[in-house]
Amino acid sequence: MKRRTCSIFKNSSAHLTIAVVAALVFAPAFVSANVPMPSDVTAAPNQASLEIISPANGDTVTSPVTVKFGLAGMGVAPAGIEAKNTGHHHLIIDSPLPNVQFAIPKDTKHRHFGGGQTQVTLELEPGTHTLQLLLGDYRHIPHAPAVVSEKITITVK
Ligand SMILES: [Cu+2]
Repeated sequence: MKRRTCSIFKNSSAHLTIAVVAALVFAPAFVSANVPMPSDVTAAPNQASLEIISPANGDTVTSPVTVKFGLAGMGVAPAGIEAKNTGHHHLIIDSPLPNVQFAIPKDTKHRHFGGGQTQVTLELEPGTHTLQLLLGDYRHIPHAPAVVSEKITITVK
């Protein structure tokens, strides 16, 4: 009797070990299902940089405001055109940086410049506003590493 109990315990312990090993082996496959695979990410050169040329951080301006985009180390290409080391501009207005692993949302706070534009003239309400640029690839997905500007704050009179 005593031996039999012992042998059952040994058996269930072995099954548990198999279950744990299986979980460890298969877990990474399930986790990565929600994240773009490395082969699906558009690479950006490490020296690429993006900045808002004007207005400057802290400026007080009048509406309409012309915002000029400055990209270095990469080129601008229209949306839908897949070319190495290129992307198109997105201006994020009064909003946090979106998740850079997914396509950039398209709404009044996330403006796409899929025609390859390098500036925009905005009508902004009086008060303080934040502006930030984020480059997207031909599918509107940020590069790896993400090419993003400093977020600036301006005051509209
Ligand atoms: Cu876009």
